[in-house]
Amino acid sequence: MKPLQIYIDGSFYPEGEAKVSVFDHGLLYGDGIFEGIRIYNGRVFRLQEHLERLWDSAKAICLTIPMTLPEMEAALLETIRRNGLHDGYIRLVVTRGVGNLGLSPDRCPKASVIIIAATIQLYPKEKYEVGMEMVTCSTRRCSPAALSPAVKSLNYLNNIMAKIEANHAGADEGVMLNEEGYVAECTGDNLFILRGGEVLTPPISSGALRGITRRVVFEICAELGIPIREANLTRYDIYTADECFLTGTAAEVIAAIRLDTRPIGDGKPGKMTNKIIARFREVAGSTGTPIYP
Ligand code: PXG
Repeated sequence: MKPLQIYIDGSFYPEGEAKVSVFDHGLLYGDGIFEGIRIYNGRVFRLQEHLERLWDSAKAICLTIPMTLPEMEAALLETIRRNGLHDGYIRLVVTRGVGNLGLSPDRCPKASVIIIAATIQLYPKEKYEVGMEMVTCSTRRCSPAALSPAVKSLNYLNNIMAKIEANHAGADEGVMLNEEGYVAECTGDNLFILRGGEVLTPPISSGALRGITRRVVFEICAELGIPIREANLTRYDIYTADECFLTGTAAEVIAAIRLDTRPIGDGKPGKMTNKIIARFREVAGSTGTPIYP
């Protein structure tokens, strides 16, 4: 296989030579931000929304992205073209840049931009048919008073600690609660339940990321006439839900069928969930920014 061509600060490098400095504060302190973006069928899915979220993350952490949004869009499309991809996954990273061994970003004169366009390892196909097993993690989602979970930062240790718990329990995903005990989200996905014909998902203020796939689900429900709203959820609400599903750029829309060994509904992917998954695939496969116009 041909090596991937990686974009770093305006130049392209074969993957073996695509390297950053050991003095980059992204490495030293997790100081930076990122986006994970999908390519379906020669189009970038929800590109503007991802770029706007990146700019919001940057603003929240006082990081100046060293290019304009249209320049970033052009660099991203060029990276995909250089790698000849029609379906795949883009990791867009902006680090604080090279500084010294002190945490102050004042010593980092310029942020670094990295764009990796690659293919993605999906969950096994079977998971989309049988659904995901979840456990509740004892690691709580970061308090917004400490670091807003709305910032898609390079510091994912909070989520990784929870993911380790899920792995140790033999589960596919971990449910993260906020400090009050309400459901925030999963380690890398937003969570939805269906109850009495209505779709419910935790509000962003509960500690959830402003997920772009989450937003697509709101649009799909509006289109299909399925009532949907934000609500504070507890584990009890998931245990007693009719259906449950997760959303994320990597996971797409996927059913969750068990929490803490209790089956959700009848323990199989729900009817409404399958309807939303089918519509999501149609939307994802037919909309987006053309890469090869
Ligand atoms: N919550 C968290 C904490 C996330 O990291 C989502 C929700 C879903 O958001 P989007 O906008 O993608 O619908 C995410 C995003 C991975 C991986 O490697 C996970 C995400 C993105 C990219 C890669 O598991 N999750």
